Amino acid sequence: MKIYFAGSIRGGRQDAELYLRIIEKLQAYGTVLTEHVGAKNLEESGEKHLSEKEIYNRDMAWLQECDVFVAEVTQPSLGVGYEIGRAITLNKKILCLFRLDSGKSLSAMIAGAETGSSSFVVKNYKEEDVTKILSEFLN
Ligand code: 6K6
Repeated sequence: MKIYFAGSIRGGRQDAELYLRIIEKLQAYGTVLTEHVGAKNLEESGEKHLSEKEIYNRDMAWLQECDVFVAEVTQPSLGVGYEIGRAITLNKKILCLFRLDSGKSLSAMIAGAETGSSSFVVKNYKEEDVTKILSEFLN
């Protein structure tokens, strides 16, 4: 299974360590195409040699290629919102994870996009619930 994981980069990196822990759990189900999203030193590391256009083209190719799309949406990010919209258009199976205890409010454009079917799921979660949520969504 090819998994596209989305999480904030320029929107703010305060949840990067959480992204990494979610990515590690996702790797039990298949290949995470975007594991760099959890990299602590992303600003200084590998992505630097790519132009904005190369990053965009590569990520859009991965989005088309993936079987499932999982986004951690607590930290608002233009890029993640854009990817969710594109994933919907591509008819991908989508899981959005939002931490209620963050004190933030999820955009109505994500919360309200939930279809009630298994193809677009928004979960208010605590980290201790991630294993169960992923198992229900991916099995
Ligand atoms: C290095 C330093 C800053 O940015 C980089 C490299 N940039 C990116 N590399 C890979 N994927 C990216 C990059 N910028 C955005 N994305 C994609 O958009 C990822 O798949 C994330 O899910 C999402 C983050 O968007 P922003 O708007 O928070 O950056």
